[in-house]
Amino acid sequence: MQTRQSDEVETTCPYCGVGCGVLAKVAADGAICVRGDPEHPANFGKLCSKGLALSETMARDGRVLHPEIAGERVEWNTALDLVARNFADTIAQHGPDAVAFYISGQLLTEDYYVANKLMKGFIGSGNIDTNSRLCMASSVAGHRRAFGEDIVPGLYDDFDEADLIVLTGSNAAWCHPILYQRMLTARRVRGTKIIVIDPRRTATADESDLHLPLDPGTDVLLFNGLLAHLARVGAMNESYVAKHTSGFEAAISLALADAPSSEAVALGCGLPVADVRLFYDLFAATERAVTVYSQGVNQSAHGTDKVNAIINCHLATGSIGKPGAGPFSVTGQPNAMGGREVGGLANQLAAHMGFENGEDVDRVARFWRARNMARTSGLKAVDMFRAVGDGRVRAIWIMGTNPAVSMPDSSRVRAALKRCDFVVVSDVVRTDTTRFADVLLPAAAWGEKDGTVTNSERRLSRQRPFVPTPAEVRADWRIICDVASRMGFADAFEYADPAAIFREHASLSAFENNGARLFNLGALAAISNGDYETFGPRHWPQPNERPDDARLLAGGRFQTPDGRARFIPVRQEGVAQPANSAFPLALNTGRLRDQWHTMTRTGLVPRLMANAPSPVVELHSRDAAENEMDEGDLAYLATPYGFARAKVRINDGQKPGQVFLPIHWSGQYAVNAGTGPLASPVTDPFSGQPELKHVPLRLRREVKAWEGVLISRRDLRPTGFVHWSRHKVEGGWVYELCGTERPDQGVLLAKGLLDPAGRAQRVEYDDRRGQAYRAAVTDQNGALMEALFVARSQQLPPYSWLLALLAARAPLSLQERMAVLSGQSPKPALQAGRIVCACFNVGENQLAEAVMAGSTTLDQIGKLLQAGTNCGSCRSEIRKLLHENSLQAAE
Ligand SMILES: Nc1nc2c(c(=O)[nH]1)N[C@H]1C(S)=C(S)[C@@H](COP(=O)(O)OP(=O)(O)OC[C@H]3O[C@@H](n4cnc5c(=O)[nH]c(N)nc54)[C@H](O)[C@@H]3O)O[C@H]1N2
Ligand SMILES: Nc1nc2c(c(=O)[nH]1)N[C@H]1C(S)=C(S)[C@@H](COP(=O)(O)OP(=O)(O)OC[C@H]3O[C@@H](n4cnc5c(=O)[nH]c(N)nc54)[C@H](O)[C@@H]3O)O[C@H]1N2
Ligand code: SF4
Ligand SMILES: [Mo]
Repeated sequence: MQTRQSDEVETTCPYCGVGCGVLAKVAADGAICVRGDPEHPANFGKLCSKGLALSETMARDGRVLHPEIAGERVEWNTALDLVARNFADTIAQHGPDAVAFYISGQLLTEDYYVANKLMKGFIGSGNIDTNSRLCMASSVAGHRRAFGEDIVPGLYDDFDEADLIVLTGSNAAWCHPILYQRMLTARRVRGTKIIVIDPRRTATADESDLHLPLDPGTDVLLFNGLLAHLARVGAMNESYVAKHTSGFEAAISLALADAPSSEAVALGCGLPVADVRLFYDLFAATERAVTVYSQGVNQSAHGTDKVNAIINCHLATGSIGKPGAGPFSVTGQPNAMGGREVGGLANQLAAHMGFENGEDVDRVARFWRARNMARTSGLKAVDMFRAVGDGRVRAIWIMGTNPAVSMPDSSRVRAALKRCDFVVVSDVVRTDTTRFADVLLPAAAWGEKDGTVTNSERRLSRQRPFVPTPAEVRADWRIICDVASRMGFADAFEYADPAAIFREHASLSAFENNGARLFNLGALAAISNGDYETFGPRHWPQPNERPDDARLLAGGRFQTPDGRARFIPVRQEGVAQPANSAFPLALNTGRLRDQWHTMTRTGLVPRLMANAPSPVVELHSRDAAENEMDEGDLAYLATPYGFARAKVRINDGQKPGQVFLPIHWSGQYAVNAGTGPLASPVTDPFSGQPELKHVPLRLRREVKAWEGVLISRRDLRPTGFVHWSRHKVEGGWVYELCGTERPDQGVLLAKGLLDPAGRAQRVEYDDRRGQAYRAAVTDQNGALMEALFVARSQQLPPYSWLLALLAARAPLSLQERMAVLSGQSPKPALQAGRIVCACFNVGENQLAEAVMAGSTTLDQIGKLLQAGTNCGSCRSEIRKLLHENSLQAAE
């Protein structure tokens, strides 16, 4: 692979916590090109479908390009003055706890650092929390309980060196694709076994050696059973436990009481006992075992206990920080780890210090010369929005996150934002949350921003700019410092550039440290601007006094008062909200392969939308039958908090009784199809992280009377429809519509969407009874601008052939016009079909054709079509198609 060219800028992918290195440039013709950085140790040149499509997310469409007050464009000074004045006035009248910041793992470390400093050191409140509360808080709390500090001991190298990788509550094939490929390589190269613990049969489970589809929320029982098993079969490292840990007796006696036998575990977890034994035996027999965990563990009302149940097993075998072994919490967002370093959570202080320790508070206050140091933790996300709702918090500033979509019980969050006296939002685009902004501040986006991020393995990398920042757009750190200055704190927020902030952050980490905190960047405290500019990826810690020791805690010394790691006795609790007669099912939520969160960026890329273009709820065939539902029906879903609608997909990879809905669809892409209103605000007692993976649910079939599709160049948000969703295609958008009203009423509603200005160039077909309607609108050149088909339910003609006409922008032939009116494709050409491989844009029809022509293996498909040869996250789907199509071919 080619090394970096002189015109390429080294930067870091802004999506997941793998933190892949990216080489980016603007070509002579203005096109933006990105590729994986072959020298970056997180990815060695690879990128997944999302990373590969980064250049396509950088259009100016939808960007916020200047500050606004109440929706009106204003000068920066006017906006900043108002923010500073309203925050200062609220603090003067109601005290510092009447204001709050809600920030994000999308921010760079430098942005995060100054936001935290302003709130905790100068405003004097702990009320700054981040979307990491919804993401990493249970891991942070679990690490602190066991290790005394929030430390991820391991490195990505461990995946290459492990003999067993246990993934629990992690769909890494889709969510950390480049890491998952690394695990699969280890399997090929050294025979590493992969075990996946997840209630759903995910793409990750598909490729595993053993899948344990446990009942949701029963991880503590499963790992308590493992601890008991390790003790029973003598697979513990007794001397490690004696020398380096405390609390074993209490933990093992609770584990034994909780999980007396493999049979008891199998029963409690809803698993076959043979599979439980297989897992336990393999773990007990393997010295090099890594346990990777993510949101199926963290996002739980007992998430912290789940984390400690896992860590307990690794303490028992002494496998912490050893090559190829240890617990490994993988981070979600690009800078989730950086946010933890600067203390972005309401209950943390900067540089891994905490409010529990008065000396820490004094130390940070001295270092910052804090004008008004917060002494106690602030409100955690769910409580913060409750406080906004009941008026305790009167002014909030939201940066780089979309809580109107992503918070649980989001209808309540929206109501809170609506009644709040003063809402400031910094974002790069318009979102469901920016609609509530009294002041909207345009922030610099990826490609413009300049600073550092830290990935899952504690590796700091730079994000560097390679396109100019639009004239009236500013970096988050600068916006925060501008407001701080106007609030009277100019002397403490006068930074010339991100490098100056980074130096201060690194200095604080080393300040009076003396080994008290492993997080230490002392060696970088005086980094010159030049060295910051050329800074290559490196791990923390980077202390002054000893060389870089990337693997942490390997020596068995922990950050607790007695230097020992703590076993935490944990017991399996019931799910927070069990199913009941009113809500007999359970809703699980999570991610799709090609989408990122609320789709503000990935939603702009046609090929990322192509694999899963509309919101779909997955359920087991038994539940579908019980609710009289078929594939493609519209389902109405309700939980005690709210409702949503989505298309039904029957998938026996779901356990009966459990339903899965992806998190991605906001009001920008569909109506009422998101998980926010459905999700539960019940939180973990230690971490405050909400239970996002389990909430009681009921569903019913919504009787669709009509369906429609509008294909248009225009960017619309339809109103008045029971259900719509849209997705980007080449040259425009596809709007899928349906309704429960009479078909003639549906026709009227849908006709209202057609471009009124295009009346003169409209051809239309209306059947006499108003039950079906088709229309095409063309531009002055006769090229298709939009087409609308409406029909009774199940009678909508296929329309994918229209997409080529929309993309072509060429005058329609008479035959094509007639085709639109008759609803029949003019010539049956092979369409790619639903996109399976998003990296190379290969569809299922192409794959089927390849199988018919004789391809039987993934390798052959790869050679022929390239499909599956890049990030590999579509390989399990290709394998399924190979299987299905070869059966058909054989018939
Ligand atoms: N494609 C894509 N990748 C992403 C993101 C994205 O939006 N899209 N977001 C990034 C972010 S911020 C994050 S936090 C990560 C999240 O990465 P993951 O945690 O891997 O993703 P999720 O889909 O949220 O959930 C993981 C799995 O937990 C399972 N689960 C649910 N309940 C339980 C349970 O009780 N026990 C166990 N063991 N498992 C359970 C779910 O079925 C699901 O398959 O992904 C990151 N990567
Ligand atoms: N039900 C359910 N809910 C969930 C989850 C779940 O699994 N189930 N997962 C939770 C998790 S783990 C997470 S991480 C959250 C994610 O939820 P959010 O944080 O709400 O999701 P994003 O879409 O990533 O929102 C980021 C916003 O920041 C903007 N942005 C990007 N870069 C910048 C920047 O540099 N500066 C500024 N100012 N803005 C920027 C983007 O345009 C976007 O609007 O969702 C959580 N919610
Ligand atoms: S795995 Fe994909 S989304 Fe994650 S950092 Fe790498 S390229 Fe970006
Ligand atoms: Mo996350």
